[in-house]
Amino acid sequence: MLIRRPADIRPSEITPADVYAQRRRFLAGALALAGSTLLAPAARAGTPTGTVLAARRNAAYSVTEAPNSWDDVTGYNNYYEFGTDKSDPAANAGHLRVTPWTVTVGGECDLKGRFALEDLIRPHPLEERIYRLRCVEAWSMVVPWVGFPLGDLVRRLKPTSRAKFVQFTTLNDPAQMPGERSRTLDWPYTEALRIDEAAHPLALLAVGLYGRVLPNQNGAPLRLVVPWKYGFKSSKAIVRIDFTERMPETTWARANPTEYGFYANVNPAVDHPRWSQKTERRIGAGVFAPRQGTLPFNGYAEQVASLYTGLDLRKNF
Ligand SMILES: Nc1nc2c(c(=O)[nH]1)N[C@H]1C(S)=C(S)[C@@H](COP(=O)(O)O)O[C@H]1N2
Ligand SMILES: [Mo]
Repeated sequence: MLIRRPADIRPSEITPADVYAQRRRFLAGALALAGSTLLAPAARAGTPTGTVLAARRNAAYSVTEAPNSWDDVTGYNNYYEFGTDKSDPAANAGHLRVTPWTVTVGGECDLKGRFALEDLIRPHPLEERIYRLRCVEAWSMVVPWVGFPLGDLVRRLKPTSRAKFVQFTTLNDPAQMPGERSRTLDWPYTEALRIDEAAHPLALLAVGLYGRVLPNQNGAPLRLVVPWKYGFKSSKAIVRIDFTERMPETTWARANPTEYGFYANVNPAVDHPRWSQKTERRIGAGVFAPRQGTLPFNGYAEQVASLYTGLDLRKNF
């Protein structure tokens, strides 16, 4: 079981975000002493940078696995608006202007309008949650996010009784996002959740990681994190939130409907047409580390499986 209840957590396990850097420096030192060139990448783990955010660790919603290094989390990214290589977002997203930022809320809800990002965030206490991230490409990471539950915002926006889905739209600005000048995907990037999925307490809107404001390559200033689904559901740089009655089209399902579905729940029993989803490679684990088994719903089955009773997850992949 990956999620611990509060009773399982000793106070000594609750680590302030800033202690990560010290720990990594210690680890880097220990590895340098070991003198192994194979372990050398750990010595480049990096020190978190950016504005510090006040956030309490929510241990009940955090996995116990060690987070990936700052360099892994901020240097190995999928963000096609900035290029298709894993190193492109870190290289190209730095100039994206994330202030001021507005989010337009529309569709089947009472609180429609264009909101300054700060006004959307301010009422919500920020928390840190360490989540597993499983990419559809069969690699994974562990990331200490800072954010607040998507469900809390959904409730504030007062969806109407007709609202069945929530759609998220990423910024469409080819002048700032060089990847949008080529037709790798149908821009803007859009994703969506069923409204009960969006209301699940694990669905997070992230504004930071490693106790700092989100780096641009990770989706600043606002990105979704849906830990039981493949990574592509977790939209970055969100500028629109729309409530709909009908299931919205989503970018990857539209690009290739036989390979990517609307649900995209992590499922080791349903292979991608071109590769197995049974195992995954943990980024940063080293070349000799064994691949690890992929867990149903990315290890969050106990929490979320009940959302899908009666749904054939082989058909609804
Ligand atoms: N707008 C947008 N959001 C996106 C993507 C993208 O290309 N564009 N890639 C997705 C994929 S495939 C993954 S695995 C995660 C990666 O998040 P990370 O780079 O913060 O780890 O972002 C998701 N969100
Ligand atoms: Mo992904």
